[in-house]
Amino acid sequence: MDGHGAASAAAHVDETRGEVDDGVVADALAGLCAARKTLPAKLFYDPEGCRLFGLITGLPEYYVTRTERALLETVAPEVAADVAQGAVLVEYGASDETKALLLLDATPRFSAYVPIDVAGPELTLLAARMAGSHPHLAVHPVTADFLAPLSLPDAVTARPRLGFFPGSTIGNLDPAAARAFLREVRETLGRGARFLVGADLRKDPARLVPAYDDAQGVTAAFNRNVLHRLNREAGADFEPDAFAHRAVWNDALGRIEMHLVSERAQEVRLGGRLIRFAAGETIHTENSYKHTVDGLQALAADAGWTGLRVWTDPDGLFSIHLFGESTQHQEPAP
Ligand code: AVJ
Repeated sequence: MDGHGAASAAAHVDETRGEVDDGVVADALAGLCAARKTLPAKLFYDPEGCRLFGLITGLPEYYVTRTERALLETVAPEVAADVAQGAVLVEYGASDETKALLLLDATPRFSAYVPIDVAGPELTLLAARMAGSHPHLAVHPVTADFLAPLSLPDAVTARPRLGFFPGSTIGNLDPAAARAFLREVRETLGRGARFLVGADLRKDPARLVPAYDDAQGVTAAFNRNVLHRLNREAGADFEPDAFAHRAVWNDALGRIEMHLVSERAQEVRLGGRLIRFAAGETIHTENSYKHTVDGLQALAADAGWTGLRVWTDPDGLFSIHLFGESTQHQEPAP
């Protein structure tokens, strides 16, 4: 789910541990050997992490998913009304088709759906479900890290294109990375494309923090799962219960940060290295930036997009932005 970052194909077989992904180990080691320890957020989404994220989306404190879903029910028919005959829907980070279906089922004019995600097996299942339920729609799954440059399948490049990036996944990117991503998408989708982006909004930290630190401890388990994952896949010897879950609002940077706080001085082995933790030292595991409507519009404008429309829910919690590509054709000088 929401997988992004390098999908490393490199793997070696370890006699005692089975399949070990060298990319996972390398990414984790680089972050844990830095002066301020970090782990990449993409590490969250192994099968157990995807299961826990699914539970998060149903938590009373986590308003994000249900608010976006309700808003999309209004937005989808309005966006679909302007979709050109034969258009292609290109979804960035398509863990499943449920949000895309709100658009696809709102008009018969879509001819194709291109779900992009790092999770190949999930995409194969998605394509099989779509073949059964939507036999007239061409589905072209692309297994790729959507943050890296990618090219669209040849079959769809000549058709009108609508990009779709729901879920507020854009919040995981710092502003420079978000700008670079938005520019990359504009180049991939090309002239005349449109791009529909869902983004959680800045709000009272008293509402934000519990969404990332719920009473049932599901988000804490989701956070600690990265340590269990490194134990499972990389032969590390973390004691996950010796790390506390912490979610903090960083007002200066406009983001929720998730950390794992070492509850005591301890040492951990990973990939032949010894990593030392002081008591209270943290591993920074995720950023979730919360933009204002104008802030996200400015980022997109910097990336060359034109803001066409913005929708927000009645409580002002979440936003959906429709951007357009409107490169002027440069006439050669006379
Ligand atoms: C999937 C990145 C949108 O930032 O709200 C949920 C991930 N982390 N709870 C978010 C997440 C902790 C989520 N995104």
